[in-house]
Amino acid sequence: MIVRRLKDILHTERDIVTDTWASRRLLLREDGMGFSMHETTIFAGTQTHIWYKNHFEAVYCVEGSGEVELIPSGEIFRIEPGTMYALNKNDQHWLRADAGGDMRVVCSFNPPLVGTEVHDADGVYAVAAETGGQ
Ligand code: 9YT
Repeated sequence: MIVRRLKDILHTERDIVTDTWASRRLLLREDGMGFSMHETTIFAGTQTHIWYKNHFEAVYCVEGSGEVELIPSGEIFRIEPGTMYALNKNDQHWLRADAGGDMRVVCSFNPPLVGTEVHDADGVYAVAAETGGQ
């Protein structure tokens, strides 16, 4: 069994901080679960362009609020605690947190992230090479 606590991840290589979000990787490919699980904080008042062409991502909001705007349709979905959204069509989108406070979400990726991916100019994570794990 794997037991991992957020406080043990902070300030390690599993703690990824960017200008608009910070992602703490609770589970990665090397953990062998077939998906990765992250606790992610979207910083208040920011927007991030995201297009996971190579991954499915499900996101569950536990704190704060914001919105997802689909590209190119412009359809907007409000996000608040208790809301889950799943990018089941590799949907390109803007992710925004309201200015009033950070938004905290738990997200899961299939295939799992290995942990070293960075968003490219399109907001995409490349697929990691098949070197062990699942
Ligand atoms: C919700 C979302 O997609 N945020 C961007 C970061 C990503 N979830 C990650 O790597 O944890």
